[in-house]
Amino acid sequence: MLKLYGSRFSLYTGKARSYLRKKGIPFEEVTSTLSVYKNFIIPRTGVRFIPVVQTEDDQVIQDTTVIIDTLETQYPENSVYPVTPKQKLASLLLEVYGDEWLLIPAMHYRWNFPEKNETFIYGEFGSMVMPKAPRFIQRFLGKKIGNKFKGFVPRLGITDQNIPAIEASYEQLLQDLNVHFSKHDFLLGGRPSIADFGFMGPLYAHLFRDPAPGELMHRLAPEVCRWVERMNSNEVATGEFLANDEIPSTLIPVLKRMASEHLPVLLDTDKKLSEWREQNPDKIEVDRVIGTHRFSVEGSENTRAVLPHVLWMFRRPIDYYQSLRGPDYDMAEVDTMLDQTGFGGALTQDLSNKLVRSDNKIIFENS
Ligand SMILES: N[C@@H](CCC(=O)N[C@@H](CS)C(=O)NCC(=O)O)C(=O)O
Repeated sequence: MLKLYGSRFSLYTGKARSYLRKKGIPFEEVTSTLSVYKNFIIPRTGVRFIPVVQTEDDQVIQDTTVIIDTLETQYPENSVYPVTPKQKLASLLLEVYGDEWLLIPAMHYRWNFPEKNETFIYGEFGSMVMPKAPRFIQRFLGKKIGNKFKGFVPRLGITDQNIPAIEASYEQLLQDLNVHFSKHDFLLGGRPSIADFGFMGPLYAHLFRDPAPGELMHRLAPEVCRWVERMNSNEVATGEFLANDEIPSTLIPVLKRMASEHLPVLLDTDKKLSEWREQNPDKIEVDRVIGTHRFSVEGSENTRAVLPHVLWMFRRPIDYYQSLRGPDYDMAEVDTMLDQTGFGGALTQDLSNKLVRSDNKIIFENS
């Protein structure tokens, strides 16, 4: 049987687990203890990321997007990719937003509420890495490993100065999603798309499951809680996306939020990576962090690390948009959606830096 290596409180494991359940793919979950990292994850992937999937024919895959795309070829029924242009483009964009930008509220609400969360989350880290060790050892290790992740918080641009803005943005997003899910089971109708799985990472393991944000979600957005439960249930998703390539009006504010907050960062990351490449002409592999840049949420500016790996994902909606352009295709509806949501012509320009994954590393294409 297929194996999913990860943990119950890991953001991206939540995305992969939900995908496997909604597709009805049988799997066994293996907790990523220290010994599993040492004996399986590190030797087989060369990196220290979870989740990892081991298929029945012993392919070992890291990265949820690659996991999903690989399994989609083996399990094409009830595809998570819509086939119509607006829905497919929106779903590819929203996967990036869920995976990479909603990490901001996910990390803020996990690590900046110590009174409510800390004992729980350190306990989770400790019992994951050494499930059989005595409690005091688990607590010690849990704190040590947890603090490594807590250290990422300021790098993501979350500081006292912009926390009110981050909270205002997230609360509005929750309210927008609450309205949406009171009308639709999933982001694009009756079946989860790749966008739902992108959202499930942050909105489940951190924002639903951790005590402080969990209370907030239950209070502000009960329909979002129900969507999380639907996404996690063992019931296979067999519904349909909305007919006629419809983008529901309740999704427009969500796309607009992506365009106003995340899109400028994505575009600037490409610029920063070009500068970095000039300064590092011999490097094939892209560093995880390449300096800092400014960004803005709800009018509040701050500085964050430039994380170039995101361009590997952002390339997917751009490539898809560009594949649609051509004499045979009427782009008017797609372009109207992009204009209406604030993306404008941003996808018409190719990225300067094309990144690909190779052996779980992010490298420049054709290098
Ligand atoms: N893009 C990757 C992200 C995986 C990831 O960042 N996983 C986290 C746990 S939820 C991790 O292992 N982090 C280790 C680290 O950042 O060093 C995916 O979709 O699988």
